[in-house]
Amino acid sequence: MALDDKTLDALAEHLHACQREARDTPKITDQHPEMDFDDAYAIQDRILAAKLKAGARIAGYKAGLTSHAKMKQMGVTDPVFGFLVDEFIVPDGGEVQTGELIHPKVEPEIAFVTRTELKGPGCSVANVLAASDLVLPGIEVIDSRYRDFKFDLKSVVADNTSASRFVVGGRAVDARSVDLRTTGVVLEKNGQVVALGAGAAVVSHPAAAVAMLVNHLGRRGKSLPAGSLVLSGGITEAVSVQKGDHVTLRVQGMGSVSVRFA
Ligand code: OOG
Ligand code: MG
Repeated sequence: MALDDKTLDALAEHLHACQREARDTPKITDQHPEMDFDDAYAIQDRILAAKLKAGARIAGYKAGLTSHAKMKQMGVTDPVFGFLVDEFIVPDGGEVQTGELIHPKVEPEIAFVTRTELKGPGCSVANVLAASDLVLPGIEVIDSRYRDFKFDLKSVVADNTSASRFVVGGRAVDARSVDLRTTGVVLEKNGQVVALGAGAAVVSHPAAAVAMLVNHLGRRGKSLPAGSLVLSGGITEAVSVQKGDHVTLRVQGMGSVSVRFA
């Protein structure tokens, strides 16, 4: 750790306020170039603790920057991990209040629901599939608190990996009944196809992104509890949305999920 407790507290408070008030900020490593990854995850943990203290409930976990398309779009090289809380949930077909966000983008993802606890290190694709109940389509709405979505890996980790809203729905299927590598996804905005891809875009297999999350938690002395929802990461580049847009994700064999930006 390079930063002291007081600085970590202040940075967590700052990023949390930016999220709640929908205002952007320069990336925090501009002011704190010495910040390391332990600091970044410690800031993320403090934001979660503040939300839990205010009555929030954990709704799941996410892996991000798990596809080459996303890494290239954001100019970074490694995956990142974050948390989801109940205030981020949007029902299938529901509305996001666009005014509560800064500059939202949508991502097509495969969501996992686990049946048994998963622990790292050493967690593999096979372990994830054995422990998973269901997979289903998910649209993640990301909203970096950083000006113009410009950040480095440490800054985006501290900002809970841009998490802001998500919607899961469509038809959940047994995780072992499909080959998620060849599962096709089509993302539509206002009836037009804006991105498409297949599951293998995410670190060769979406379950591998979940395994990376579990191994990350293991390094920090934590596990992925049974019954967790996990967003495994955007399969394509993220697509900007505005008030009035309607977004639908169609996933092969799993129906569709949609969200409207009001
Ligand atoms: C970071 C979050 C990326 C994903 O699925 O790749 C992410 C960002 O691009 O702002 O959630
Ligand atoms: Mg995502």
